[in-house]
Amino acid sequence: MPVAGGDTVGVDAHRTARPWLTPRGTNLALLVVLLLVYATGAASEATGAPGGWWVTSAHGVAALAVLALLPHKRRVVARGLRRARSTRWLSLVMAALLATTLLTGLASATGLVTGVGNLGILWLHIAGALVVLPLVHWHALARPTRPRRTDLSRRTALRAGVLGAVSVAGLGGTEVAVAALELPGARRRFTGSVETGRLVPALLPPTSWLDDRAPTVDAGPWRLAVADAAGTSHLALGELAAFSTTRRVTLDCTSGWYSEQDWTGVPLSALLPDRGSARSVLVTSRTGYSARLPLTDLDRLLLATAVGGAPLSALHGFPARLVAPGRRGFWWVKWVDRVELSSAPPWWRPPFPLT
Ligand SMILES: Nc1nc2c(c(=O)[nH]1)N[C@H]1C(S)=C(S)[C@@H](COP(=O)(O)O)O[C@H]1N2
Ligand SMILES: [Mo]
Repeated sequence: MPVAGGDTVGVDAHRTARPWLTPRGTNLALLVVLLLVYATGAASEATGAPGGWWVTSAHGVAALAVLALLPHKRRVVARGLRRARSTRWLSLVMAALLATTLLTGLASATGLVTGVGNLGILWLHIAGALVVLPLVHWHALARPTRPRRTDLSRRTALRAGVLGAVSVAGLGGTEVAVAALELPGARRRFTGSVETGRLVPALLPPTSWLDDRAPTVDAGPWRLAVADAAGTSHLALGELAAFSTTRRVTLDCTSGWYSEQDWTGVPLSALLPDRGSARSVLVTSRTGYSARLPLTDLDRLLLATAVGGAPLSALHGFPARLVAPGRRGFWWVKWVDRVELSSAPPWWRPPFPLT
């Protein structure tokens, strides 16, 4: 009895001395949480319909989980730095970039910083995340932490649960604080975007996905190629006006702004009445930029020729641009010169435009 009792005390003392997360546990948890941060971050950029609000929230929760793990990681880092590896500086660059990405994300969520120079805060956040990604990849391979079968234990599930709960509470707390302090972040849309130039087309920021430049289009010879199951036709700008209708729709750019405008143009469903067995609609710009949308979107899509009652300007897509309600800005193809029904499935496209 006394011997057994002594043993128990010994084991207990050993247990309490053990940190809540071992260095290995910290590294694995960070890896998983970073994967979640990247996945939800990319998904937040893709989502545009109100039903997708939870994606952006999940991104916030994952980001706070990273934050919660940092004190644990600090101990691991301190140990690693003592080892004076030649690639130490690379890890430090990575840490600095990750910190910048975390801070710009936080700045965007609170609305406390809207940008640096003429670079929007969300743009900086995304740029940081993309630049640091290869470094994170390198770091994970160069300092591998291999998962073990025993990692899949009830104990791990419990810890993951605690980390998740703490992060959800952290996000809730942050949002309550942002609202209570009336920080600018409280006025953001569910995508994280900030409003600009409501119903004032002149304040709409001309934006490209990557490097597209406004082509000069002569309206006279311009024709829109329209291809459906019945064949291809070519319409002049004047012919489009015949079907004209006006809708108030929000353009929400992934670089962090949104703007509601009155768009006037032709419903795509009027241009493409003969659907046949089509599965998607492909909208192509004179520049080569394009978007493939599911056929279920067709009834909502508008090929706009005017905004706020005036013809589109060259920078905003003259003579015609797509208006895609519930979809992020990169779907809103400018300088459209071709719309066609296609038998290809709607998912037959890169997740984001490549040009
Ligand atoms: N042809 C073409 N259309 C495009 C783009 C582009 O790079 N090329 N950028 C898209 C993006 S990312 C956005 S946010 C909107 C911006 O529209 P705006 O310039 O009228 O504000 O156009 C979209 N349409
Ligand atoms: Mo955009």
